[in-house]
Amino acid sequence: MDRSDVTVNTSRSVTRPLGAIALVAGLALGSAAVQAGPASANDGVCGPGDLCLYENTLFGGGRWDDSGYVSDYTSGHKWWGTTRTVQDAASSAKSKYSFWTAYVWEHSFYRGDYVPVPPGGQVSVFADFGMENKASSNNY
Ligand SMILES: [Ca+2]
Ligand SMILES: [Ca+2]
Repeated sequence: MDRSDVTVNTSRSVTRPLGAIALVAGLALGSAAVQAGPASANDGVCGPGDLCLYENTLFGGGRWDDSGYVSDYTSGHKWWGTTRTVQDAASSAKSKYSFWTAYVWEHSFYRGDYVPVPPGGQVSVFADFGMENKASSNNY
């Protein structure tokens, strides 16, 4: 624990160049967290730190939330409280994450076209990015 505290303090005290290294470290941690407990991530509440997807434009229909990196929506991700898959069905999004832009990708493992969702922001019509009912993964 002391070692990780030192790492965080070091990266924060230096500006841009090491910021990229901190981002990579965060990506690795996020992936581990998703693998550890995906079942608890989607709780129907768009809470602090979450990326929240919606089945319809303007944040309507089914909703789904997750605070980590999700590499493939085909791996059991459903709209909260439903049996409908999130895969290729999202039409809008909000991000409650404070630090970096969230990216919602056309294909699994962060490939293809994408929708950028600004920190604390939202995208009400995925079709504006050519991404209506196409989303398959998300990261930061
Ligand atoms: Ca949709
Ligand atoms: Ca897709």
